Amino acid sequence: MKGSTDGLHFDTLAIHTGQPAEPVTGAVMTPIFQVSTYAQDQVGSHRGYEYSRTDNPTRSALQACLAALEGAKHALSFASGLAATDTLVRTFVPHGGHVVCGDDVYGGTYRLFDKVYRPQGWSFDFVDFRSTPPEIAIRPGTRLVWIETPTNPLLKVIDIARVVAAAHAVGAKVAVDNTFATPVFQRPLALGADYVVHSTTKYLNGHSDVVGGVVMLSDEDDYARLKFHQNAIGAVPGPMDCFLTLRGLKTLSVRMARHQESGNRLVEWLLQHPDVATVASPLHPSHPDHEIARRQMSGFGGMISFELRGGLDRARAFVAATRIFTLAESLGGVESLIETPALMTHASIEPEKRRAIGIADGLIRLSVGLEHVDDLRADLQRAFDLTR
Ligand code: P1T
Repeated sequence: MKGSTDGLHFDTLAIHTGQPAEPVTGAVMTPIFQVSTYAQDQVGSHRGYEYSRTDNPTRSALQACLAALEGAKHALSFASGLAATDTLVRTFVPHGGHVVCGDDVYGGTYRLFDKVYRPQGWSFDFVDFRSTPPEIAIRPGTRLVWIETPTNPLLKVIDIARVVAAAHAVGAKVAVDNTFATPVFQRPLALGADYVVHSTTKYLNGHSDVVGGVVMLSDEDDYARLKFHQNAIGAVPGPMDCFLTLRGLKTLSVRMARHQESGNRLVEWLLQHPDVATVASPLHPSHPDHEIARRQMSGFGGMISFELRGGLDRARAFVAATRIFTLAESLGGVESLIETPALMTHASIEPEKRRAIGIADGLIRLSVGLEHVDDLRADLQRAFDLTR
């Protein structure tokens, strides 16, 4: 499109922001600038690009589009969600600093915090905000509060505005991992959060063909510091991955609506299934965080966690018995995935700790894709039958 994208709706921004027609050829889609370096006219005089770790046109287009969708002034892309997390924490938490983190986060995030940073001197409290209010957990000296909401895999919902108030009262910053909700359903920056993080590997790209991450933020000083570290540390995505993510973003809201519609239908069905002990879905009135979810989210998406009757052995057999749901880690793609957190995505958490958090051995996590919901339901029923 021509001209400014100011004031346009989300769906329009997703297709056009940062992507004017390419000036030389008129190409409608931003090209893959598969290049590492750029000719300089004189020493130090270039056309905005000098080296692709620092900046690349395909990455610039992606960053502009991501920032617009999250309502941020800036976005910085990384080679993975964990690379985004790592650069953010190293930039904003000085060595030895105290971090409060939700107790239910992606297993890889927990591993980075507990097994990499903690031995190097940073200090962490992993907190269940349902039982320990943020005003108690966050203390003078806390530098960063890290929350995922909804959480992975238990789908707990944390009150972002309340965490922000408690954190800002002691001068701490708040980072929200918005991977599960996406900006289609939740806007942490509008609720006062300082940073939003995504594994773009998931819904934002949406086609299970890229690993990537992003940090979005609006404070200019913080942006300058993070951009300096993005270049200095260098965990940046390649142009092809940026292109694919940019393409995936164009259909984000259409995909999220369908993920959610099918997800809700499967939740209703699982809730009354005799082989299911519990179902976690915050948009259902029976969920303990339903009220917070209604307040801060406009929808939910297609993640479901449920506890199968029969424990770990049945869970192991169940996830191998589906045909359409593929047994795999990750989530947010067009194809449905199934996994058992205790043995897969959250296996890096010690078993006692895992059970204390509430990740039961029989917990099954579904990423509901875009296949026909009747086929998905029949596939799950088949797995119930085969493992009875
Ligand atoms: O895999 P990577 O792009 O590095 O993103 C890490 C990450 C960060 N935040 C959340 C909420 C995540 O779910 C993940 C990755 N999660 C999986 C691979 C998974 O199957 O849950």
